[in-house]
Amino acid sequence: MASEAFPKIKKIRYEGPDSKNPLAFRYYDENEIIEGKTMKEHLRFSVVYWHTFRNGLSDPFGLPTAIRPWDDGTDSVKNAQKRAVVAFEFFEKLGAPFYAFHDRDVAPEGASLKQSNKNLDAVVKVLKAEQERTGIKLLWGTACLFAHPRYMHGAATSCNADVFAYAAAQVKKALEVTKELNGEGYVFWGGREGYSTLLNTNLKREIDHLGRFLQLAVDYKKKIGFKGPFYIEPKPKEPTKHQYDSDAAACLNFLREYDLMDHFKLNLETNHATLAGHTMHHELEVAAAAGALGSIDANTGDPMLGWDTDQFPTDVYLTTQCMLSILGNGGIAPGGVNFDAKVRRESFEPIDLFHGHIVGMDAFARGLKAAAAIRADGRLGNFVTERYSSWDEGIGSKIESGKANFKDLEKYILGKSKISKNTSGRQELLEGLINEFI
Ligand code: XUL
Ligand code: CO
Repeated sequence: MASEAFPKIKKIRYEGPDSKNPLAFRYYDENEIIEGKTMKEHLRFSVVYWHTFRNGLSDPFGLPTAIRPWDDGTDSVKNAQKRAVVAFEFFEKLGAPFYAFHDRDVAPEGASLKQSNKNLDAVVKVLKAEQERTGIKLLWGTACLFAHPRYMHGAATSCNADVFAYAAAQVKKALEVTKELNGEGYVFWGGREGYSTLLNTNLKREIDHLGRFLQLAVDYKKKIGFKGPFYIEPKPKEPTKHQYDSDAAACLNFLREYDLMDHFKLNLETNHATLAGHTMHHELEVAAAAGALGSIDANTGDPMLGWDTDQFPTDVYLTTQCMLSILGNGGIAPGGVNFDAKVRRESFEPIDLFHGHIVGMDAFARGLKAAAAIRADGRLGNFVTERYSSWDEGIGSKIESGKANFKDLEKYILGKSKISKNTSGRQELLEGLINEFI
């Protein structure tokens, strides 16, 4: 057991909105009941290993800045094991019930796949012991199929069949490890599953290979008896120019085409939504409408920058929209609110890791409270119900139930001297209504 990495930090507690203590929650009270469940059950917060424990905060123009005194900077298994203990100290002090990782975040890649697997097993042993000690759970596992140079042309969509096979072997092991740690789910993010130029790309063949890869993963999941959902995480670009899983709608189409709808839900990330030219609210509603809202990677971009900055979500309008969709969906379990977010390069001290997560958790707690209050108030919900009331009876109900064809509709309209009046959409009024709760 390593000595404490955050010796000056005690367990972060709820102190209420008037607290001036930066190491306390103002809104996130894990035991507060909202719509019949505790905040902890609603939000299912998760910390990501990659940004929080493996990101040195370099950028394309500058070297790493992060000070992480517990990390000796080497790629040794011993350092990785020590880091795992530190990570659990962090999760515990923060009060996050879940975490998430890529295989290569937690353990170093070896000279061979065999060695990499051995390294992973050595760290998984520590993760398992720490999970048992703390009760903290794995929200989802995943494999890093984008960092190593072998994946330069993609993993499942590589032009090199050996690379496909290597990626399959890596996912096989990551699935076994996720099962071993009782992971609640497993994520596929197609980091390099796309292209840089169509001039060298057989798009149809690549997408077929991605479909095949995920079908093989489903087969293996069944074989080993892993029960959690698979998630696919849309992102339109970065690192490639175009990624095949570009947004929620593209993913749903892909899943349907390859007969994978029963096995996958979507893991939606705010900054990926905005890169795709959508709001997170839009992506959530698209997924929920298809019964495929699985989990969220909570973060935000910066409108002035426009790339994948992965900032902590602090905007209460954003979190309120997220929570309206999530509550409307009947919750997010077994998914969660996973902070795929990193502190800024200038926020380089260990304590900044706490500030980032505390502010994000409080922002989501406020969003949850606002969304629940909007739902209890009822005016927004009633407005939408009323707006579609022409579909509840008469011709609307006949169309919805398949009892009217084009000829019937022509007859209906010809028989009317004028059509029913349109009513105002009242966007401004509704935006004002939302403001009442924020
Ligand atoms: C990259 C990203 C990934 C996935 C997991 O933008 O979001 O970290 O969440 O591979
Ligand atoms: Co993500």
